[in-house]
Amino acid sequence: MNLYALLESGFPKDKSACAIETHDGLYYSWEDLEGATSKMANLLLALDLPQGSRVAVQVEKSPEALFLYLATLKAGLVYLPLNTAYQAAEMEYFVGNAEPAVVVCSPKNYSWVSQVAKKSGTKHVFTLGDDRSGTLLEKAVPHLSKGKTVKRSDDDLAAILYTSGTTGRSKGAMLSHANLGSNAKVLKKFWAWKKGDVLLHALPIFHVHGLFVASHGALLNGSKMIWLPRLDTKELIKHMPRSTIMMGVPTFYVRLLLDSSFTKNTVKNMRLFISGSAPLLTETFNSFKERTGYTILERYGMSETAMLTSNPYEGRRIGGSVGLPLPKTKVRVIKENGKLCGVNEIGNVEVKGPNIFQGYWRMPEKTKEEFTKDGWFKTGDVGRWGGETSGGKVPKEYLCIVGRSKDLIISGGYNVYPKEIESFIDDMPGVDESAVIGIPHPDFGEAVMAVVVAKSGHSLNADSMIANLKGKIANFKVPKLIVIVSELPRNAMGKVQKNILRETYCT
Ligand code: MLC
Ligand code: AMP
Repeated sequence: MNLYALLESGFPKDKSACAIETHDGLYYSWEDLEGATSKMANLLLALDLPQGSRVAVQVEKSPEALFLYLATLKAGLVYLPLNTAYQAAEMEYFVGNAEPAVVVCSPKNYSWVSQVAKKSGTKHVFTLGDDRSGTLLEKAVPHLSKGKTVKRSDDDLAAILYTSGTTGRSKGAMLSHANLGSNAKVLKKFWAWKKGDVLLHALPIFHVHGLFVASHGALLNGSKMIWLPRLDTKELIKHMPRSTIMMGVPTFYVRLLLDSSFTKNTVKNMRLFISGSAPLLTETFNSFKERTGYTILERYGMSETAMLTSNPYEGRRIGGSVGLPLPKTKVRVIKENGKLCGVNEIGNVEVKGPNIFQGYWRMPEKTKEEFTKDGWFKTGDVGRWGGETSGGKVPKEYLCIVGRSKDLIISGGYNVYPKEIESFIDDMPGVDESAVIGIPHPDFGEAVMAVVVAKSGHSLNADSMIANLKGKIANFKVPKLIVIVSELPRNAMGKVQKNILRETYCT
């Protein structure tokens, strides 16, 4: 079934009801949402693209950007969202690798993105601004505001999400209509979406969390969304009294707690706060409960799998645990020797289920490596069943994520792959070598830090290196701190000992 048809089955009968209310006071009815989606879908269909064609999108968040996603599904094409922070070199890689038939970018980026698109053979480049400007909407105007949803089977691709995966360069995780649809249905029930729910939506819509988990939930439930372009604590506090659900990365909760105007009164209408994408500190979990009386529900997932586990809606939510495997999803924790871990034993987390992706785009070998022979996906996360957190004893059916076997930093919910940053730093003049690690950060959970060695006879300046990197890579990947050292610690095999760097800089 086409995922759009599934989502549409949840839209309310009263099409004049509000589907999206924006921060600047605009109201979009369900009729507006359906009409704009159909117009854009009809525009895409008129391009007469072969099945499986990719629509790559790097635009600022707006209701129209969401309609473009829905239109791509409705037209049976494959949606490929890209972080707005990506710079030219990163875009060149994604567009070159995915070879999209259509690229949609912000009007302000048209000159360089259209060059990138042309280079990889993309024929159709449109623009879409966050103020209803751009050629996409202009070209969609003459098209009908009605139309059939293109039939798609369960295994057909709905979206490709680029992720650093467990190792190596960014890979496109291919998600089918059924992968996303099954997860949306499970979450609707598990989190007890209700009539009258209003979602406070302040996440970006180019990743699983904001695009799928949050938006799908509201759409499938026919619920209104209060649509904020980005996290702004004051705006959250302003709109929360009229909302019932909010989803955020841990930074959302850290920042809310820093604001003294965030009180019990702010949350009086809320029924559910959900956190995910990165570990929520038990300290934040406890302080939030103390301040508001609400227990944050933490869940765990990935681009390759959508949501895997969740603390319960009814029942005990435990700080420091990501909860129970979701219905239909199987989770196991495995020792290095392949045997199942017992309670409180640490091992690798592997998963199975209808939500698990179809593989990495054009990387069959890599895909094969990331699955076991009996079909379990290796998440690259390290966990245990039960045990103890600072919140107390954890029942044996609850999963705790205790670390990662993959060399990954998660900063404010965004993934950063150290090797990618090291290669940019190593290419800078005067740099001999570098090592990138994650260090604790009070706002982002983890932050990127680089330890750099200069070539002999050269001197390096950390500030100018940071300024230089800002023009080359997405800002969230730029190290918040660069330290220049005379040499990196190495083991007997000559491998850089990042554990020693972490011990040195993480205190
Ligand atoms: C912004 N900056 C970041 C950053 N976001 N640096 C590190 N990590 C981040 N996440 C940069 C800015 O460019 C700026 O740099 C400086 O840090 C301060 O920025 P800010 O104004 O404080 O940031 P803000 O715009 O408020 O954004 C912070 C944030 C945002 C946490 C709200 O990053 C965000 O929305 N994160 C959510 C990511 C997300 O949706 N992840 C889900 C992935 S899906 P300068 O140099 O200009 O000062 C997934 C699966 C799952 O993981 O389970 O959900
Ligand atoms: P991404 O590749 O961007 O989809 O990020 C997925 C990764 O985010 C997972 O493999 C985990 O490492 C991490 N993650 C997501 N949710 C949680 C959580 N609640 N606690 C700890 N880590 C999480």
